[in-house]
Amino acid sequence: MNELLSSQKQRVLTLTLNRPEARNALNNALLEQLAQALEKAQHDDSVGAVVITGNARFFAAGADLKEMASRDMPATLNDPRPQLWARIERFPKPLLAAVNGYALGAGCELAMLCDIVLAGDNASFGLPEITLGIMPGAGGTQRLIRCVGKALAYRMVLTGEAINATQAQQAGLVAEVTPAALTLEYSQKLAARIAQHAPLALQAAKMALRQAHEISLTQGLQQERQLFTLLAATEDRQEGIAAFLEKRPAAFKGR
Ligand code: CO8
Repeated sequence: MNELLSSQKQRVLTLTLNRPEARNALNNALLEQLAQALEKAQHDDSVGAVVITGNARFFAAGADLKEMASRDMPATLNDPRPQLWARIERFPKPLLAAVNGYALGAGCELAMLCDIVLAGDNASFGLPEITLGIMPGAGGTQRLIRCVGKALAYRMVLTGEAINATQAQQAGLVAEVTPAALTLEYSQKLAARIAQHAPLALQAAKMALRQAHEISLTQGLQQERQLFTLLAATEDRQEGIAAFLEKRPAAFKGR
């Protein structure tokens, strides 16, 4: 069975995690497929944005515990997972997560790696690693605290307890909560609205936003200005402003 389903409608590529028998647990093979699909999408001009989703009951139940159980420390040291995550993280185009049901452990980490998370009202987000005698290892501690702040991050990581969709939205982890039956459709529509914008501007904006958590405000403002200036050399910038002034829709070309 194909563990990662792929479908494209107009400029939106949807990647569906499909290991229902393991609650979409993210084993290395599935992460490799995800990394490859995103690398392909990166170089495909017909893809403007990507939505990652699971199914109606679970986004992903974390790392594959059956795979992890057999790994001792040397094997964990040599685990290709960090590289797989880094490849996924490098994806430069807008990346959305449409989350229904459980997003636990690595599933929650995958959602948090995405630029925008939309959640069904049945979604829950948690980092239960502590209950397994381990801790988050794919960005969970770092991304969660930057996203939801100290109080909730410590609470979630040290108790392993999950939060629901409303709590996740109030905390800033989720952009919007939708009825569960509409999460994917709503995410795809949002992705389509994003994907109609100029590709280079989207990538520059994403790059600037991501750097906000890495560098100082002064450096961030400088880099923002550089990216803004670079966009002045694009045809799409001419087109976008001309279209506004001529009261017509812009026809962006990605140049
Ligand atoms: N890995 C492997 N198999 C899983 C996983 C998983 N994470 N989750 C569920 N499954 C399997 C079960 O073993 C079971 O398989 P089988 O039929 O062979 O017994 C099948 O899926 C169904 O499971 P349940 O009967 O438990 O299904 P429910 O629908 O009743 O419950 C839950 C769903 C709530 C999601 C439940 O399965 C659960 O709690 N799963 C574990 C969640 C968890 O602890 N996740 C954290 C994993 S650790 C992690 O992500 C750390 C990442 C750090 C990586 C660092 C790398 C460098």
